[in-house]
Amino acid sequence: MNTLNLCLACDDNYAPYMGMAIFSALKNAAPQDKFHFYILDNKISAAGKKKIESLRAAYPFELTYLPLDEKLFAACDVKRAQWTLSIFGRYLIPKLIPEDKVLYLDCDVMVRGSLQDLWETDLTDYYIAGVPDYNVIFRGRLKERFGADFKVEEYVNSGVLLINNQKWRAENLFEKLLDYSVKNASSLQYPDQDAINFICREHKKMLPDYYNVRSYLYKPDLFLHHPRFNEIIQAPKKAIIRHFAPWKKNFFAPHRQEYLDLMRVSPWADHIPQDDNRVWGWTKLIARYLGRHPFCFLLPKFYRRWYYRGSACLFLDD
Ligand SMILES: [Mn+2]
Repeated sequence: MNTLNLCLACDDNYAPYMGMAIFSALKNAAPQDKFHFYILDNKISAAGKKKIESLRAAYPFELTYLPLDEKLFAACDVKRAQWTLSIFGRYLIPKLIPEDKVLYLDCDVMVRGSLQDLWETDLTDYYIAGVPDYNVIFRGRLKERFGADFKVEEYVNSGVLLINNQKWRAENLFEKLLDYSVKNASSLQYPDQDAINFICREHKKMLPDYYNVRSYLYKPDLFLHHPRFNEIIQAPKKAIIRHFAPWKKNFFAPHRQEYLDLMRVSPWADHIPQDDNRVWGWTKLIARYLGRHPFCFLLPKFYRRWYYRGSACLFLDD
């Protein structure tokens, strides 16, 4: 059985969530799965690393830290405060990690099954494999931004990426991505993700939606006219990788409770968010939603969501 090479990246603030992503992958793996985690390390503290290493007591895995030098990316502008320059770290993966293939995962994911089938995806002739990002596909003005030839349906989310390291190295993708990001720093909406999608545009393989289940997949109303409607609405049920921000306080999101239950038995139990469970806390949350969508009760999509997904998804707002 060959080893799954997983890569994650974070700074010290996100280290607990990265730890949770790793823990979920280990806990929900098939018995024969073997892992080597490569961590792009943006100044993770010794204490943070120690907690990650403590997982070894229950699961055998290999672990390599690769220090990330943000100065490399100083010329890539980052527009929004929630992004740091380390998002560009994924460009470097094939240079830093001496493997033929790597699976990159964001820290805000929970792995819910074996990644072996995903790992075995054949990448010959492809730079990457990923899952379509419907948010951007529907609203990203992709033809305007990337040209009429751009295959809009193949715009992938960069939170789960299977990377063909060999091909990236052979064709100097790092230099091409960096160059593109610097030249278009002011116009890119999603800095690294736009660059990856554009530079890899002729060599992207699409993965099934259940490998990157983001919250919009719980909104069936978005996909009513999509040719793959049936397949897309099944994806949340089969979610192998759920991609969300479950540690936010008072946050409606399917699978959040599952994440918190996992957190409770992890070395990061002290990071469980203290929800404001008073009726007032939840009332405020619903009031905020109604403020943003005042007529939601009048719209058929509200009831459609209920029909397909149940009440847990009614106020899903991310
Ligand atoms: Mn993410």
